[in-house]
Amino acid sequence: MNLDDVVITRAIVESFSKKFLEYSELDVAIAGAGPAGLCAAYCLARQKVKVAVFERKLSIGGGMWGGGMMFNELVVGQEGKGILDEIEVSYRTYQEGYYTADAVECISTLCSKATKAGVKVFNLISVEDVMLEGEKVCGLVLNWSAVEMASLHVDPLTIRAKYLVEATGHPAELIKIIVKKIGPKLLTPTGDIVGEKPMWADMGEKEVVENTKEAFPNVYVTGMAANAVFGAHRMGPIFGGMLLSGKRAASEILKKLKTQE
Ligand code: 48H
Repeated sequence: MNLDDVVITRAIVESFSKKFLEYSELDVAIAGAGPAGLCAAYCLARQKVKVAVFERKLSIGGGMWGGGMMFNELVVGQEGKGILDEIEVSYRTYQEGYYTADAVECISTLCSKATKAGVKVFNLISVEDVMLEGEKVCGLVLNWSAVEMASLHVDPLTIRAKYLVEATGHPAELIKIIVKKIGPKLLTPTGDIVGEKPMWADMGEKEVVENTKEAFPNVYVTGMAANAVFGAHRMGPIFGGMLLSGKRAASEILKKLKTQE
């Protein structure tokens, strides 16, 4: 059979459009496909929650690919080891309490598990604003990252979700947008973004899980964004906390979704 180039084009555009439209009304929309966002998405999807992740870059995985200073091995601590078992990523014991995993295996496995569980990842799409209905933040305003990068004057599109997850890492972009557009009305002690503190792996790893919570009504923070928003330490190239934070974000949202049933 001869291949028709235009049929290939139609197949791509029609199936992408169908997928995007299907996911334009969601239970949970996640901004950022780093380890925290992906892990949150996976934990939600395996409980049959309708979830999509919007990622600015071509590749997903955020800061995980580079391990520490481009040595593509990850370290996880005692608690992080449990989640590697859960997502079936292999690791080696470096010494008691310190385990190493291959960054590529970790991201590709997480991505495969998440997509097979039903997560839709939309890469090359940036979150540029939030949608408001009355006082309620209820969606993400999206544009092609290429439009953003070229500073083109092109209006965005919008998707609706019951819950939003801020998983954009250190810059906490989604929460910054909320503060800029709505004011410093966060559920933090100051109402504003408190700001990330210097490196302290032991504290940062613990704090990132504690700080994974609602930061604005219906908006949950996870990963490095959680420590930036609530004012806690960075932890350097140790990734257990990111995965555990994603898992915690999912369980907090699941509790809320259950109360609405
Ligand atoms: C769409 C966006 C937008 C936007 C950003 O940086 P990440 O890997 O974030 P986490 O929190 O999952 O993991 C943090 C970890 O990688 C890290 O940096 C650590 C542990 N640092 C410790 C230290 O001490 O330095 O992923 C965030 C993702 C990226 O892929 C961005 O491209 C994406 O979010 N993103 N996507 N719209 N507006 N902003």
